[in-house]
Amino acid sequence: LAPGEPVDLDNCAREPIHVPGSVQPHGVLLAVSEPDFTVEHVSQNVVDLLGVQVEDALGARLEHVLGTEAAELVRAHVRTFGNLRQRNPIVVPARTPRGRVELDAVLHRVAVADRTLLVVELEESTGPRPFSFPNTYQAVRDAMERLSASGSLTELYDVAAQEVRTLTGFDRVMIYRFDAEYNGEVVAEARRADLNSFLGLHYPASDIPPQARALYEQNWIRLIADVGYTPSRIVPGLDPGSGQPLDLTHSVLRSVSPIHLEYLGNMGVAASMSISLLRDGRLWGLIACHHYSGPHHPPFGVRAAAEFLGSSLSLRLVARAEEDELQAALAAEATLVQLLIASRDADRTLAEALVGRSRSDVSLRTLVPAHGVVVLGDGQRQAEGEVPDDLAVLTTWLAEQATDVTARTALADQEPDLAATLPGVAGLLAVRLPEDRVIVWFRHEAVRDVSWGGDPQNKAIARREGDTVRLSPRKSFEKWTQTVRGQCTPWTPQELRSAEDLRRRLLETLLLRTRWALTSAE
Ligand code: BLA
Repeated sequence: LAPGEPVDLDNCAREPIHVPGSVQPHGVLLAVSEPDFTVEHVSQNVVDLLGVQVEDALGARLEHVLGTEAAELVRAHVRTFGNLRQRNPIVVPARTPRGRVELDAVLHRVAVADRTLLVVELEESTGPRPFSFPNTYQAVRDAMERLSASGSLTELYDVAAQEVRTLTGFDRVMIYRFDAEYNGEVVAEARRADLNSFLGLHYPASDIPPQARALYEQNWIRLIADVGYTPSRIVPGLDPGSGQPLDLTHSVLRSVSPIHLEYLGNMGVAASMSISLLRDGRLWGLIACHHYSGPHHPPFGVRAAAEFLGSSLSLRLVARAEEDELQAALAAEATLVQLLIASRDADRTLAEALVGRSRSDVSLRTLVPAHGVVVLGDGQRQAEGEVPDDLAVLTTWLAEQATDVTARTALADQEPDLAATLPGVAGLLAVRLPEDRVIVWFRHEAVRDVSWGGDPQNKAIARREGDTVRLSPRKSFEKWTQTVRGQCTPWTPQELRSAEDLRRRLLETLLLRTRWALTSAE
C-alpha cells in the first residue's frame, strides 16, 4: 500500500484471491509436470493425509507419493479424457498413516508461464450418509422432477433451496439474487427449523467484491469446510521458472480470503458453500449455504450434483425470464399499434389524438403505467391523470437534454431545481419530438422498506498498520430496516424500450401529418 493511498473498500477488490498460496487443509494439493508426473508443488499437509514429508514429495514421481495403483489410475484418466474438469472426480486407493483409504482425486490443468501443470487435489471421499452415491443419484433425480413441476418463479426458488439442502445437509440454504448494482437479496430459503429466517434480507454489493464475483463466473462452486481452519501452504510458493504463484481459480481446495472468514465468523457460520447462478455467463445470483453446528464437508460428488442443480435452475430461470420478456414485448407492441392508429387522426392534433378519449381503448398509460401523462405540442396541453400545472421549467430542461428519451426515478435527488417546480412528482419519463412536442409520464413517490442483514453503511472497518491495511467486515448482522423515500417505482427496461419505439414511430406519423398539411394547403 502506497503512503497516502486511501484505505477503503477498493482494498477489498484488490485482494488477489485466485493466488492465495495455500489450500484448505481438508485435502492435499499436488501440481505435477507432464508427462513424467514429477511433483513440482505440494501443500504442506501432505504429511498429515499421506504420511509423506514435503521434501520427499517435491521432485519425486507421483507414484512415490500416492502409490503405484493410484498414480496409474490418474495417468490412465489423463490419457483418456480431454476435458478433465468435466470428468471429476476419480476415486483412487491410497496408503495413509491410517491405512488404505479411498480418496477423490480432482484433476485440472493450470498454465504456468509457457507450460501447463496437472493439479491433483485429494480429498477423503467416504462421507457419512446421506452422501452415498445411490442417495445422491436419487436426490438429484427427485430434485430435477420437482424443479420441472414447479410453476411460479417463487416456487422454483423454493424447490431449488429445499433440494440443495436435502442433497448437501447444510443447516441453511439460500437463493441469493443480485440486483443491477450487485446488492443481493435472499429470495428463498430452506433451513433447520430452529434457525431464524434470512428470507427477504438484503446485503450490500461490497460483501462480495468484484474479483470474487469474476472468479465465481469461472468456477461455479466453492466450499469452506471449516471456517476456523489453518491454511496449508503450497511449497514452493512461487514457480521457480516464472516466479509466479500457482493460479488456484479452478482449484477446489483454494484457501479463501481471511476477510471473508472473519465475516463468516461474525455471522456465526462454521462452514459455508456457494454455487454460482449464471445468465449468459454472467453471475445473477448464488445458492448460499451455511452450517452452524461445526465443520461440514460434503464430498466432491455431492457438491458436483449440487452444482448441476444450480445450472439447471439457472437455465429454467433464464427460459422463464425470456418468456416473460417476450410476453411484455408483445403486449407493448399491441398497445403501440393502437396508439399509432389513433395518432393518425387527421382531424385532431397529435396531443388530442394521443390523449383524451380517442377511438382506441388504450392510452399512453397502458403503454407505460404512470400516475399522469401529458402531451404538449401545437400550442396545446393534453393531460391524463395527475400532471403538475406549471411545466415551463420542465420543457426548458427537456430541451437541454442530450438524448430524446430521458428517465429519472429520484427527481428531488437528481434534479433538485426541476423537482421544486413539479410538486408530487418523484420520477418522470420524457420523450422529445420535433417542433417542441413532448410526451411526459409522471410517477409519485413509492415509499418502500428494505430490510438489510446488518447496516449496509457500516460496511467495513479499515485501519492502517504501517504500510498494510487491515480490513474487517462488519460485526453486526442484526436486521436493519431502511425506509427508501423520494423514489418512484423504477421504469422497466421494457417501458424504456416502449418510449423509444413510440418516439421512432411517431416520427413517421408526424411526417405524414406534414404531408397532409401541405396537400390541404395546395
Ligand atoms: C466472498 N461473500 C463471499 C461469498 C459470499 C459472501 C456468499 C462467497 C464465498 C462463500 O461461499 O462463503 C457473502 N454470504 C454472503 C452474504 C450472505 C452470505 C451476503 O451468506 C448473506 C446471507 N466481505 C465483506 C467485506 C469484504 C469482503 C467488507 O463484507 C472486503 C473487505 C470480502 N467476500 C469478500 C471476499 C470474498 C467474499 C474477498 C471472496 C472469498 C473467496 O472466495 O476467497
